[in-house]
Formats: sequence, structure tokens, C-alpha cells
Amino acid sequence: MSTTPSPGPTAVPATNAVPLPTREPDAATLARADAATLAQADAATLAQADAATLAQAAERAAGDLLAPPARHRLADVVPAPQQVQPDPTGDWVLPAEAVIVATADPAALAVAEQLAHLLRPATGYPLPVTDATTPEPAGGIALVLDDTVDLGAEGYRLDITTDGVRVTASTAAGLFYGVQTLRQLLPAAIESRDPVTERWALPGGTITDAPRFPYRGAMLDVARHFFAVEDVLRVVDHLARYKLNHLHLHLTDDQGWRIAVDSWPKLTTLGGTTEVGGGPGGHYTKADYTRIVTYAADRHITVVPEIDLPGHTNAALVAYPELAPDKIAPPPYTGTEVGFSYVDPADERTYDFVADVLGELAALTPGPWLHVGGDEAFKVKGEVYTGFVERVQRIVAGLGKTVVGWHQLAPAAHLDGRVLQWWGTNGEDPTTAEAVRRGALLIISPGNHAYLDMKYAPDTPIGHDWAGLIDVRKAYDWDPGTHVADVPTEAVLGVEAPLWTESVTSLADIELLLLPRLPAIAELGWSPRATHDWNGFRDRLAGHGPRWETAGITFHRAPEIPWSTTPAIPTQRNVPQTDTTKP
Ligand code: TNX
Repeated sequence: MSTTPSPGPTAVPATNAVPLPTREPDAATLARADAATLAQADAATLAQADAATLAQAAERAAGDLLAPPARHRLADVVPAPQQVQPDPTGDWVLPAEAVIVATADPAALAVAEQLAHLLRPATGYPLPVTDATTPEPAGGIALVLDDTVDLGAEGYRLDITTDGVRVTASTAAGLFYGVQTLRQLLPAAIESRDPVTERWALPGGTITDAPRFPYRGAMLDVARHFFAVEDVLRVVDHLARYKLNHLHLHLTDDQGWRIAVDSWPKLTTLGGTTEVGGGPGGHYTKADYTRIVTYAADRHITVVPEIDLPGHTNAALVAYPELAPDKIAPPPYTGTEVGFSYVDPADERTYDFVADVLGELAALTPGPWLHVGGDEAFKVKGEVYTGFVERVQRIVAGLGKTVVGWHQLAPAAHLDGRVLQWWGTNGEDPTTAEAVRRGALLIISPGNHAYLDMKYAPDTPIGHDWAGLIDVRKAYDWDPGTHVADVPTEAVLGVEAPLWTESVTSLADIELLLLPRLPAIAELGWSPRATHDWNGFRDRLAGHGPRWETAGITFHRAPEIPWSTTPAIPTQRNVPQTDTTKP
């Protein structure tokens, strides 16, 4: 498949000839109009009117015959849709007077506003949003909520015809994903924040789409380096584009504690003031965190907050030495070693701390998950470790939340719904497979495929290589459904791409490591396995370079991707901006 723009406006071959658009008056319509007009006009005026109407219709039909087809093919979407039925006679060009009409439902109307917000800057069109009981495209875009469509909680159907666009879904999430697909089918210039003269053509046909896995995520480590709320919102935008639906925030680690806890205030006032390399750190107030959660929810993304326990807790011990096994405050830590710190599993005060922290976090978190870490607690071993984890799991359940933890939690007793995040590099993992037999579900994040902090190549300026180098193909060519031995696909909740930030200090660094590998992981989470095809993927991905460029998004020009060299628009401004689809 190729996303190379088609050569200039050449005549469409006869086999693809676009028929007279159905909205043009046919003979019968003209005759009826004539009859009506007869009552008021004389024969001569009528003859003139007919001639003019016919001439206009002929001119438009000729224009359509000469018009180039839409630049993108219907299948040029990442993640690859479940089913694509192109109809070359159905190409449609968004007109300046188009209206976006949605089912009269607040959630559907919110998606319609988001779509308008996406399309208005580059098109310069007003694109008013209206509602209707049964929305019809009518030369514009219709977003239809319909309980009777059977495409699951996140599926959608997209129809592009000469009459406009219709997105149908049984949920607002489905409509939102249909809109993301629509966005990718428009010319890359749609990403411009300023008006662009462009023919906003869409390829005709139907896409029927739904995800393979319910959990599709990415993780941002805001503990090793702290990132401002605006940066996190921008990461949310990137997730939304590729139909990811979970943002895991690694909120605490040795180098910094990033979330305000009223009952233990020094966690942030002391524990939040450090980061790797000696920078100032920082933390989210409860209002900041809520802003992230709300912004994500508006994009159908659930935040999964992580408090890493019992290890990775040096920042907490700096703030509250009573939690330390020797009750002595350690020095603040700004290096990158792991596995040396832990909260005292033998002290009841530790469990008060865990209950208070998780309680306040649960109250701020509408999503079902609380991630309790559990990794690399090298100094808490055997039964002491499993005993600690089992108590923490019960605290989470008591808060009405579902436990997520790194797969080191596996040996601890199972608790209903428990989810393990597997980050191994070798799929032979009998301990995790055994936990799955006891009922655990898995989020798959193989260190050597999905860890976005790994370098692409030896010369990648930032990142690690402990799990190997991860070029785009390595990120793409594996199957979360079968990756861990003796774990059936049904036990796989989904896939997540973690970004650890020991070497990541800016938004540009984040984007360099995220793009273009995040879309690869997103495709593994969303697309049916039958669509998996490296050559097809790299060609589809190539079309995203001009989009990111136009939107001012940093990315790695991976040599294995045939990036298009034509800029999306001749003169462009590269102003990084967050999508402000909603306040
Ligand atoms: C391992 S993956 C860690 C993190 C590091 C990461 C660096 C995991 C659960 N623990 O503490 O940041 O490697 O790649």
C-alpha cells in the first residue's frame, strides 16, 4: 500500500468514472420543478431556467470527471481498521458550507464539537454543529448514536458517499474513534492550525471497525523527570489519535513524588522537589491531576495512576523517615539506579500510609484501576514481599478499585480481577502463567518490544538499551495475544507502551521516543491480527510524517519508513500546540 500523494489533477480513468452526483436534478425532478414553476412563469422564462440548470449540472459533472481522486486511500489508516470497503465512485469533498449534525445526546454532540474543532483551523470553514433525532449527512457530516449497531463498546462504522459522511456507533467512544479515522483520511494539511487552501477530499466507501483488545495504553514516568500538565495533555492527544484508551501515570519513584496527598503533605513539599540529574522536580496538585483525568476522559482515555510500592520509594522516605526500615531519612536520590529503597513492611504505620495515599488517589480517580507497582523491590523478599502485596491488594479492593501491578506481583495470592503488567523480555514465564491460571489478566509490555525508552539505534541521542534496541519493526512485529507462553489470548486485557524518563527531559524528547513507535503498539492493541503486515504498516505510517510536521510534533525519522518528502503545505508554521477541543 502507498500513501504517496497521487500525481496532479489528471482525468479519472473511465472505469472509475464518477457518475452524475445523485443530488443533481434528474429529468423527473426537473419535470416536477417545471410543473410547479409553470404556475408562475411563462414558457420562455422556463426554457431559459431549464437550460441554465442543465448547463450547471453538466459543468459540475464534467468537473467531477476531471477532479483527482481523494489523496488517501480508505485503507490508509493507523491502526488498521477491521474491514475496509472502498468505493471509488463515492469520493466526497468537504464543502465550505458543510454542517456537522449529531444525535441529540450530550456525549454525541461533544464528539461533534471535537470534530468541528479539529477541522475548523485548517479549513477555515464555520462547520456549525447541530442536532437531530435521526441525523443525515445531507452534504455534510452526520454522527449517529444508534443502540442497534452491534460493534461493541468502542466500534464504529464510517460511510463516505457523494452525499457526505456518516459515522455510526452505539457509544460516544465509537463516534470518537470514527472521527479519528476521518481525520486521517483527510489531506495532511488538516493538521495546520492556520487556514490552508486545499481540496478536502475523502475517499469513498465504508469502514467497519472495532478493537481487538479492550486495554490499549501508554505509560508516562513523571517521577524520574517531572512534566508539566500541558505536556501530559499533549501526550493524551497523541494517544487519542491512535485510539489508545488508557494513560498510565507512574507518579512516584526514588527520584520524586508527584501527586499531592493531603494527609501526608511532605510527600510533595519535600519528596517532590527532586528529579534525575538534580533538576527542580515538581508535583501535581489535586486540581492538576483532575485536569489531566478530565482532559483524558473527554478523549475516552482512562487514567491509571501508579504508586510504586514497596520499592522505588526513596522520595517518600526522604519526606517521612518513619516509613524507612531504619527510621533514618536517606539522602534525596537523583541518580538512575533501582532496587535499593523500600517502605518498612514490618511497621503498621506503613499500611496507614498506603491506605491514606491510595484512598486519596482513588477519590480523585474515576477509572477502575489503581496500579501499585511492585517491581524491583529487591530487598523485600519471599513471604515478606507477598505478605505486603496481599495487604496492599486488599486495601485497593476495599477502595472499590481493581489492582494493577507489575508482574512481580504474580506469586502473591490472587484477588478478583487482578491485572499484572508483564514487562519481561522472554515470553517463557511460568510464574506469570501460573498467576493467569489462578485468574489474573495481563497487560503486555515486553521490555524488548514495547519499552519506548529503549533507543531505536545505537546513535539515538537519549534512551536505554538494557532490553535491546527497538526500531519500528521490532515495536511492530510481535503479537500480544500469544507473546507469553501458556497464556491464552482471552487472558490478555491488552497492551501498553511504557515510557520511562531517566534520560527524557522535555516534551520534544518524549515525542522523539513515542513517535513513530506508539502507533505501532496502538495497531497491535486495536487491529485484528489478520491485518498484521509490516510492509503495509510502514507504508501507512509514512503518511503520518507530514501530519506530525504540520502539527509541530517531533518524531524520529526512522530509516525503515518511506517518509513522504513533500510537505503537507508549502509554507507552514511549526507551533507546538495542545488540542484544545474542550476547555
Ligand atoms: C525497569 S520496568 C523499571 C524502571 C526503569 C526501567 C528503565 C519496571 C517495572 N521497572 O524502574 O525505569 O526499567 O527502562
